[in-house]
Amino acid sequence: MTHDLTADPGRDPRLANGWLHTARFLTTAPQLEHLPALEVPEIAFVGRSNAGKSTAINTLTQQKRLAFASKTPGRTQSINLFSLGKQGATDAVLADLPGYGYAAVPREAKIRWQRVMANYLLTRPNLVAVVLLVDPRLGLTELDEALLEAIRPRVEQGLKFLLLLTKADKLTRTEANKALSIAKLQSAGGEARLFSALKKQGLDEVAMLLWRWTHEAAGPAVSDE
Ligand SMILES: Nc1nc2c(ncn2[C@@H]2O[C@H](COP(=O)(O)OP(=O)(O)O)[C@@H](O)[C@H]2O)c(=O)[nH]1
Ligand SMILES: [Mg+2]
Repeated sequence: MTHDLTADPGRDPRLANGWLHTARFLTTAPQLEHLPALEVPEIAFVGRSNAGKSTAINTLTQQKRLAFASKTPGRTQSINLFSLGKQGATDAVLADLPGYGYAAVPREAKIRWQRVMANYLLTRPNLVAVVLLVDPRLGLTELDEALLEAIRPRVEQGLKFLLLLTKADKLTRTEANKALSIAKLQSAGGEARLFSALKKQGLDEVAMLLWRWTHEAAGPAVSDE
């Protein structure tokens, strides 16, 4: 078998999808404080309950139940990490953070959770990118806004950010274009994309983006010269 030295998963969707397909469970932490320290680049998936986060992770990794897609929102409170890369050569991890904003969660718990999440997003050393999943029919909720506000300084310093508009199949073309324009303005200098697990829309683009973000010239965007 010959190897194409120009093969680049950052530009070739087939390779990028193959890379995501290697995803396997690494560990679960009951709280963010219990996450293991890791060297490899980490991408966090965040969003309110029912935004479509589990479905998006399962679709992107082409695995049926990697992230448990629940009909009962607000259930999963632990953080799950998934390894990417060939066995024995993990080159990135996905962090599936608990959905927030579920109505039945007591206010106290919500506030506590918000603090812990912000803390993770601001201090996790190997975090290179954040994917915020939003149902465009609802738009950014108060908690989404708070999260965006919290990470904005880190985005300005080079943290990659993607506002992913889920369930795009539920929108007409006009609605989708409008939602995307608004999302681009809201993305705090990051990216915005339409995504549909049902119609397999946006998968290739997101897969290549995630590869590039975890493999291209890492290091601080702000130099201290
Ligand atoms: N039509 C449609 N429904 C979706 C899509 N993605 C997720 N859903 C539905 O939205 C609900 C919440 O999805 P889930 O992945 O469990 O959301 P999570 O709470 O953010 O993990 C489920 O009923 C999914 O079937 C999509 O791309 N299109
Ligand atoms: Mg879920």
